[in-house]
Amino acid sequence: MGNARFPEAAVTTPLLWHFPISHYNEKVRWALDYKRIPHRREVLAASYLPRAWWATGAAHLPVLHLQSGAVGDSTAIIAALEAQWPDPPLYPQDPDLRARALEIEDWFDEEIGHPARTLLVGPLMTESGAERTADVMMRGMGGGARTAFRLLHPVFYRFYFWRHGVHDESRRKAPGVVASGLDRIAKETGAAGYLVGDSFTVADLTAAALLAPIARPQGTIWAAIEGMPDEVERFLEELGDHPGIAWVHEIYRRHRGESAEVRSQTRTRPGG
Ligand SMILES: N[C@@H](CCC(=O)N[C@@H](CS)C(=O)NCC(=O)O)C(=O)O
Repeated sequence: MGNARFPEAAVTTPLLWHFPISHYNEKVRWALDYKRIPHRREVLAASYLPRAWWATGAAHLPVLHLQSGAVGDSTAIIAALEAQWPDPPLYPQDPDLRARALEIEDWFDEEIGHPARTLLVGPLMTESGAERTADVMMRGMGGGARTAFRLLHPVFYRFYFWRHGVHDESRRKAPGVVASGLDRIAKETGAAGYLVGDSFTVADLTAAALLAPIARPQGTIWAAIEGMPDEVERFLEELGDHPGIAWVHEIYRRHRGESAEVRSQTRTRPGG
């Protein structure tokens, strides 16, 4: 893995390929930051398709490059981090609690992450036009990526909808499914404020990261995104008082510390 700017770091420093706006990518950024693992980040635009596929056999981000090789899928990446950097832990020691934490991680990954994306990106891509869609989807990326996205929008959004199963039925169901994720949080949070046991685990990290585009916690990339299509803003407003939304904000406040990204000069903001 070469990087001309960090020749000596290239061998030992984990490298994350990511999309800034993506909540599955946020899940991994957060795990790296929480464990205080110095790492480099590279934002990928259209080249993610061949590069991620070549590195992992699946054309999705996030991808994390470790000395042992490239790992794709946020759950597998966190498992690899937990094995190599066990402290602070994201998996509970107790086997029953660990099994529960992993079940919750999987449930939010499979059941909630996709509808949360559908709920936001479906209306954005069909109603807001190419310029605005590029502005939101390409946040944190270069001007070139934004321009290319804008020009390709009429074709790209169909590809995106196909890739991510965004269609009439999934769009109709998405609000109810996302609300069920918030209901699960409200129901299963214990007295200490966590989903499993009395400390922060991968279950909390996953649920909060995948719902962050809905809850828009302060300091994150999603907090600055206002003026989504009316149906989205109406739904987010209706959810405003849901205890699950307050929980996401609180988990971010307690546990989303500073970035551990290694940069040449500047530091990234929390959640950034
Ligand atoms: N289960 C995967 C989901 C990753 C995922 O859906 N990544 C999206 C970004 S949110 C992606 O790479 N989309 C591009 C594509 O599929 O073409 C994980 O947990 O990492």
